[in-house]
Amino acid sequence: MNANSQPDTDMVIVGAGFAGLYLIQQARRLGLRARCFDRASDVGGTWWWNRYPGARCDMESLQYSFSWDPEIQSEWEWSERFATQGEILAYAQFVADKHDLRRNITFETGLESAHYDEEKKMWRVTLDSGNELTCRYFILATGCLSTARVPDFPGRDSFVGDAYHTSDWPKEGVDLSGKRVAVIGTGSSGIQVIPELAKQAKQLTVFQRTPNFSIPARNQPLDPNVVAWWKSNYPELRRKAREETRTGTLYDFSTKKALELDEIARAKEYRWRWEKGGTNFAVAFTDLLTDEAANRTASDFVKDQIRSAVHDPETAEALTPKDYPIFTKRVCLDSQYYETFNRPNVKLVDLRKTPLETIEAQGIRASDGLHEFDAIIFATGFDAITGAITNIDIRGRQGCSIKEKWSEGPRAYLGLASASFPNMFMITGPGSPSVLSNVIVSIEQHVEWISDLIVYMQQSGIVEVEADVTAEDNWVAHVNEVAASTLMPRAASWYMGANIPGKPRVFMPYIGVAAYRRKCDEVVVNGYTGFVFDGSDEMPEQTGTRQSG
Ligand code: NA7
Repeated sequence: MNANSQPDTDMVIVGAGFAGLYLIQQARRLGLRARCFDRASDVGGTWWWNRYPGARCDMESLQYSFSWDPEIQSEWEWSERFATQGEILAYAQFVADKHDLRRNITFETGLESAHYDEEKKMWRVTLDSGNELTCRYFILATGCLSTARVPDFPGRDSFVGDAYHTSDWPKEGVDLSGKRVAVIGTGSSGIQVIPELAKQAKQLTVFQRTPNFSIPARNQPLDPNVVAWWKSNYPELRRKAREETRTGTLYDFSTKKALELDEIARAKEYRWRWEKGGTNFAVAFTDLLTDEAANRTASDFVKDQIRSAVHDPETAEALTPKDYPIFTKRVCLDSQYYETFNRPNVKLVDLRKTPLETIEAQGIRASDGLHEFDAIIFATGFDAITGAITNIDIRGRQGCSIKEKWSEGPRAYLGLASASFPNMFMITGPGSPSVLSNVIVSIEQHVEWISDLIVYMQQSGIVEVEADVTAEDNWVAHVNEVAASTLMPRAASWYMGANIPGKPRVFMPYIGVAAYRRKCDEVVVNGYTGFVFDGSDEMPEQTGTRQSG
């Protein structure tokens, strides 16, 4: 072992979103020196970038927030049921101000590479400024939806008008009033931006490849009594969300299966949830994600709502999903999305019928001819979950590259660590609940779990920790088994990498926040099973064994 030379800093954190902020706070608590880098010019992560009109969280504000500081929890006031991008960004700034977190962050700086020096047992990080630094712990708090993707449409760069990706929206805003505007993509971002742009644009044309199921958000100002109730019950509500739910979020959970009710009672159940708005609809019955017949009752209900909301039957038909079960792609929450297609200035182009051929100087050519535009909005999504990690040239033991290691799909133990990459941790990495959870709940769990591990290592004189490859293989198989016991793999979704040509089709997130947390806790209680500790000649007898498991 040669761990005597000291690194420049103890911890390098990539990303100053919610994960990065909490990591800085925890590093300070542990007395570690931490340096965080972010390409943005301020904190907020995904909420710094996604500034398109209509951008909102689809989790309720009172739950999509940190629980680790009771003062923040009681001081911060959310104004709406579903917070806007602007309000969430202000919240991230409030947290950063309150804990003076910016002094650990270097903004407008990305990472080019991170290489592990096996001899010194430290990471050497190269920044896009050309500067280098070394650290003991390398932590990827890069976010799951942070690498925007614009498909390689033929002629993409020949368009002479303005072009924007929803996640790279100019800070100063964009005035599209009186313009002819195209939106390509009808995922969550498209479904949120379309109703807003329709209010400004002279003509809005939506290019849709796959219709999505969307549920009304029914956003509204928060009732002060509801806020007061949440605030006074936060400890127990947060505990329940973490320990007793599949997604880390509290809803009006049902205890019944869909087919236990007759048609009228079932429709009544769906109706009140639809009227209440939000993702409560998705938990109307316990078997909606596992039983095809049950699932069909929910999708039929939504299909009926689409048909009654959209006046033109051909447009309604095109907007109706047909080839995958509901809830197997991210369920969108909208504000007047379907109704927007009744406006005289809004048109839908169904790319299944009239495929997109090229982008040209004046607009978009589909098989029905050229559609001319002043601006094109790409709401075409992300290289989700893995993109921000594989975009960095990360090399572990013996020059092993993460990109190569993951060429057949991501491999990580508990979504936290990957074999051959010692002292490298991922927050909400592949194989953890990540995008199938209230991500702030998952972030807090990961940050705390990693902090505890570091404390354990320091107390035990351990320098290096690494996932064991067998434990990792078993975990990846388990993640896929769990997914396969549901209907989730039935959709060509970005959960499976299906939106990126050539990306392996592997189900990436783990389904089940509470089960996952129990598993992580068990690993600790049993002496960090599945992790290999090295770099210390002595292991404390009372805490564990120095082996993989
Ligand atoms: P999504 O959900 O990945 O949506 C991207 C949309 O772009 C989706 O409708 C895609 O259609 C469409 N798309 C992608 N590539 C193409 C091509 N080549 N041609 C036509 N249409 C295309 O990203 P979002 O930003 O909306 O949402 C991501 C998450 O962010 C969201 O779930 C929230 O968690 C926040 P497809 O379905 O692939 O046929």
